[in-house]
Amino acid sequence: MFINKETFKKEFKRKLSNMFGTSLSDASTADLYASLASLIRDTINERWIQTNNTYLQNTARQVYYFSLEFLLGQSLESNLISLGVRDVAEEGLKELGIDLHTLADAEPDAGLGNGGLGRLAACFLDSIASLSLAGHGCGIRYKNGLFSQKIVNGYQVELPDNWLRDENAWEIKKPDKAVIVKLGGNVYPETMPDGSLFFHHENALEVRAVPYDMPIIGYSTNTVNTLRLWSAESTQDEFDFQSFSRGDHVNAISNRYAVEAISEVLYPDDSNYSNRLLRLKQQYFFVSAGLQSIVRRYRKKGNDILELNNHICIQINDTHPALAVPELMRILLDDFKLDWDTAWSLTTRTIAYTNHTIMPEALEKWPVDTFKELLPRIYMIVEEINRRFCGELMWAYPNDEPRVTRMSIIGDGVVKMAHLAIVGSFSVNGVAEVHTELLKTEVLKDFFGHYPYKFNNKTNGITHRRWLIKSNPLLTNLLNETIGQDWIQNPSKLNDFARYAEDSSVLNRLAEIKLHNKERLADYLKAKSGFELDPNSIFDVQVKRIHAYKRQLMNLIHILYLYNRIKDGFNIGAPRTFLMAGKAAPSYYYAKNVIKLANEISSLISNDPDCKGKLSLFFLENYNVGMAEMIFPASDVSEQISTASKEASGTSNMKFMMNGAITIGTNDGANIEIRQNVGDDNFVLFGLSVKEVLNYYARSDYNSRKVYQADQRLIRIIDMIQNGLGRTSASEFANVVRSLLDYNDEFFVLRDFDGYVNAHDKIVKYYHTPAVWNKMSLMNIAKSGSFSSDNTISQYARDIWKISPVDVKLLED
Ligand code: 26Q
Repeated sequence: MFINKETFKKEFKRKLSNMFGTSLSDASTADLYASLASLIRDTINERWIQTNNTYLQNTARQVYYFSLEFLLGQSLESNLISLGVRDVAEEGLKELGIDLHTLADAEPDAGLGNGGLGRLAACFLDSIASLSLAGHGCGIRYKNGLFSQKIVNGYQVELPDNWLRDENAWEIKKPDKAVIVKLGGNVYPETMPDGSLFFHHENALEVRAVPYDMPIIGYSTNTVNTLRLWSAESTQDEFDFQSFSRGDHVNAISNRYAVEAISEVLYPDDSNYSNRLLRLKQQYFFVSAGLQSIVRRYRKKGNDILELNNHICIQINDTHPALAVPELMRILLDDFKLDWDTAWSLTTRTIAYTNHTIMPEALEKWPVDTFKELLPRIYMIVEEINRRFCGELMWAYPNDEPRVTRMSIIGDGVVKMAHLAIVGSFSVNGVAEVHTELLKTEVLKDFFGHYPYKFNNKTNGITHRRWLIKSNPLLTNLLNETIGQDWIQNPSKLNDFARYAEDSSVLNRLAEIKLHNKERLADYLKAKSGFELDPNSIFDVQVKRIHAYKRQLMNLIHILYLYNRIKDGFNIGAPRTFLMAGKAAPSYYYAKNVIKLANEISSLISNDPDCKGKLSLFFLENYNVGMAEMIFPASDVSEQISTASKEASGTSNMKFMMNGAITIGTNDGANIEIRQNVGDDNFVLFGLSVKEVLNYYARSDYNSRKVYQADQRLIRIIDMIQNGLGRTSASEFANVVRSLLDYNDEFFVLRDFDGYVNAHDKIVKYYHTPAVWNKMSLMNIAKSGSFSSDNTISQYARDIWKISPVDVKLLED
């Protein structure tokens, strides 16, 4: 590997000429990007091989993180950082007249996830490798990631995200590691001479699952783990030549398309279950492929299948991979001929489940008929799991039949995936303290009563390498200068920064860095969308998927309130720039309506000279990981305003905090722990508590119309919305208005409005005293270390996976 600028430049030029036969002067950005990626791939590959060899010889337990989503974003710069060569490369390139960031931006943003859950999986892989733990990812290599969002006339329009159009510099296809996954067909048992049953699976569609491996590089360690993504291919040759010869040109290729459809596209639904057969196919496809390859490798190592749980642990990211339970049973029963009890004991000691939601509409329930037809053998196994489980329940609660019915895995014509996941795993965890408590006392109360020892909390985290070191280099430098570099390996050391809370020169530097980052964002948005942002205004930001419970609508109502204050001749205290971004699920009408509303308000304000220099709102198109990296360092205020009890954790709240933004937030999800960490003085709290929300639901005594009628501000604002803001048709936002007034405002937007206005007043007050504001900002940074995913992963490793670091030695060492 290059050790200094000079060797870097030499090796880089050699790569370029080897790969493309060009010199610097003729090379395109794409050529330069590919050369740099390939150059570091040489080092990565060496470490990757050594890591795999180490794991092969080592008997320590290996973890597999099964997830339908890995929202990776771009990899080039973060890989350079992990290898410790970013600065050398950046300076070397500069001397060659090349800007590293231009090259890094030639890489597509790998959007293989919807939002929080997918990005969490990516942060976790980064932390697992950086802590030298043996843990890998398993998912799907979607040809199209999450749709790309265009705003046309204020409406969201979805375009495909064909991120693999050009070569993916990080993946390696492993055709020799392909496995077959069977879908559909019929299954019938045959009694063998020894009395055992053999299950014939006939007429199944055989899909070839081909793995593509991506290296996951640990920071400052030799560990390079693997993210294995599966692609669906037809087992038939290029196309069905016989059909073709008969003149049936369509059928000749239709089988191929039907199979390839499985890994064609990521489903864009977030926190909302949609009953789509193809989604179930995706789930079984990657779970079966992943387990087959894990078991095959395990056997190759010469291990005894009866020891499986001592060597392998599978963490399932929500219920999406819950078919791992019956699929592992199938492999153990049918392929290894184990008896039921042995197979069940191994399965339930191998699988652990993380729950990410308490929203009832997000819980996966597959119709029995669909399930049975697509997965006949798996269905038989689920039925048997359920038969035994219900037997156990009847024995435990002989006088409580309703409880048995409630807890059953199969009921009302559907298979309940959360029940399957809980019964089939040894650990069930929530993702923030309050979320785990709600699981135990409300949503999964029956299960907690039955299996109290399975339940535990693992508060989410974010990788400080991407969300601070990569995205905020100036803050990184300031930290290094003040508290040294220990925090990089040990993020809890960020705490030392609190010592500078009264140091005016550090506080001033912090303010300068924020301003610089705001200018950087303003320049970017100016070039990209023509937006004019004033870096001297408060940047108040809400970026996340658009969802009723996240209450983007409340934010917009407040912006209209400020607009009205200006129109009435009042001073709104400080100039404000509101930024909002996020995608709506394509079939989620309400959320799309909120986007249109945001864009109409944005135009209303920008066309009003009275608002100039005082108030603006911009809806940023196509929010993704790359844009997020630019936004967090430039934010003053972090909007975390979900209805209490609804946001399982949230993770953008942590990214804002780590970059020194002040949270205006409800007591929900991880906001609660953020507030506990930074203290009341450094967090602006408002809104109903979880308890109050639950009480309203229990007593059914909330009346949104009453709140509305008692508040002139709301009457005026909702009237404006109802009239299309005088800009668009009067019925445009009828849906939004109905949700508030006719459907009794399910998420308490009107109820929390007054508290929200007051909270914003506080924000303005603090902002006016820079010494106060900068100190609050500093304390947020100082207390963010416990939200590093390194911390979270250490807890998973200690409490659930029971693994410790594995030292990887390089050959020349
Ligand atoms: C399920 C079935 C069919 C189609 C789609 C889905 C589906 C897809 C994605 C259901 C849910 C999701 C994503 C959920 C999600 O991102 N949840 C978020 O997880 C974060 C990480 O734990 C939390 O911080 C957030 O609070 C939670 O909303």
